[in-house]
Amino acid sequence: MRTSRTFSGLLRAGLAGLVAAAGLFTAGTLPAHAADTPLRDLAAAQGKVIGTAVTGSKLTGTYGDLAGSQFSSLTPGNAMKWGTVEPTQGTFNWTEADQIVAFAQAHNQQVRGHTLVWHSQNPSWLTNGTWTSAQLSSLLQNHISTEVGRYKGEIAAWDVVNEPFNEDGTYRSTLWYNGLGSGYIANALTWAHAADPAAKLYINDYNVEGVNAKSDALYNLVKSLKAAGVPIDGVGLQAHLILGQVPSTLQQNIQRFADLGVDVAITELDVRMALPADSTKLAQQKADFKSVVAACVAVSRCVNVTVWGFSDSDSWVDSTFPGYGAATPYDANYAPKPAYYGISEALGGTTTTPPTGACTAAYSVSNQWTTGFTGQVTISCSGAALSSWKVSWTYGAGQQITQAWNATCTQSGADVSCANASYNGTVADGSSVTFGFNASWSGSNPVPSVTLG
Ligand code: 9MR
Repeated sequence: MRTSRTFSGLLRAGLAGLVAAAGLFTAGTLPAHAADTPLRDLAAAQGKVIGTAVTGSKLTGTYGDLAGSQFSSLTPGNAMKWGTVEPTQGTFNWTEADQIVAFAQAHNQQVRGHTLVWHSQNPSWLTNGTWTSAQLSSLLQNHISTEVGRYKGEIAAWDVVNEPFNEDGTYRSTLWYNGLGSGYIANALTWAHAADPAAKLYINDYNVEGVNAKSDALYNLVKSLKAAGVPIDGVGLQAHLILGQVPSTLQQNIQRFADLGVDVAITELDVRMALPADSTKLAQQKADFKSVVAACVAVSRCVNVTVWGFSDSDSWVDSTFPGYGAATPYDANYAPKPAYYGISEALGGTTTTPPTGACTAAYSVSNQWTTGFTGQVTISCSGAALSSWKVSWTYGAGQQITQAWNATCTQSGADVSCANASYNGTVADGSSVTFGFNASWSGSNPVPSVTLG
C-alpha cells in the first residue's frame, strides 16, 4: 500500500472548479449534446464501464470536465509505463500516475493500469544494459512488484503484458521474449497477482479484434494459461482501427474469449481517417464507433470500452500516421462529433443525430485566477459555412468582459454579444475560427450556453 500521495497544485486548481462544461449550440437547432445523458451513465445502465486514455497535465478546464463527467474509467496514456516511472534505475517518478489516480478517485472512476511488460517506452538504462536472464527476470519481478504494489487496491485492471505477438501469431522478438522465453508472460501475471490479488490481470494487443492468426495465438495462449492455473483475468483488444474497417468477426472474437472464462475489454479504441474530415467520413466513423461498442454490449463478459484519447486534440494518431487523424469522439475544440453519438446510441442513448451540416459555437475557459479568467469561443463548421458570425450568451454570475481579441464584443448587463472582426468572418466547411476574451468573476464562474446566429 502506498504511504504517500502527491496532489499537484494543478489538480487542486482543477478540482476547485476551473471550468464546468463546454457550452455548445448549433446554429438554428437545439443544443444536441447539452441535455444528453453522460456516456458513463448510459454505460452503467448496460453494466459496462466506458473509459478514456488521459494525459495527467491536461486534467483541468474543459478536458478535465469531460474526462470526469463522461467516463467511468481512466487509463494513463503514458504515465505508468516503465520509462516514465523509473527513468533512472532506482529513481522513481510517480507524479503523473498519482495525479491520474487521484483524479479518478475524486470522480468515482476506475483506473486501468497500463502497462507493466512491453517492448516499447522502456528506460534506456534497461534496454541498453547487458543482463543475464536471471538478472532480467529479477528486474522484471521487482518492477512489477514495485508498481503494482504501490497502487494496490487502487487499480481495477492491469495491462500486465502488452503486445506480445507478431501479426502471424509468433512471439514478438523483444527484450523479454529473447531473454526469458515465452514463460515471461506467466511469470509476469503471477508476480502481478501476488502484488495485488484484487486487480484484474490482462494481456493486451492490437490487430486482435477480429478472428485472425494473431488473435488465434492470443486465444491459444490464454487457454493454456487458464489450463495451467496462471492468474489471467482478461484480454484487451486495443482497436486502433481505420475508417470503415471494423472487423466483421469482432463480436464472435469477443465471445470466444469470453467462452474461455476471461473478461474482454476494448482498451484503446480510435478510428482514424484520411484528413480532412468531411461529413461522409464522420458519418462512417460514427457507424464504426457504434458497431464496436455494440459488439461489446452484446457480450456480457465484455466489461469496458476505452477510447485512446477522447479529443482530436489529444490523439497519438496525427503524429504517427501523417495525413491521418480525427480519430476520436470529440473534435479538437471539445465539441462532440458524430462518433460520440455512435457510442451513445450503442449504449442505449436516445440522442438526436448530431449536427452533420452545421456550424457550432463552443465556449470554454482556458485559464482562471482569483479575480479573472481567459475564455475562448470556437466556431466550427462541418457540412456548412459562414461568411459572418455573431455569438451571444448571458452571464449568470456577474462575469464582466474586460477585453476581447479576434472579435468585437459588447456587454450590456449580463448579455454579451461578439461579432466577427473584419478579417475572420469567413468559416469554411471543415474549418473553425476562435476568438478570446478576458473577463472578471467572483463567487462562481458557471459556463453559459452560447448561441450562434
Ligand atoms: O498514446 C501513447 C503515445 O502518447 C505514445 O507516444 C506512444 C508511444 O508508443 O504510445 C501510445 O500508446 C500506445 C499504447 O501504450 C499501446 N498501444 C498503442 C498505443 C499507441 O501507440
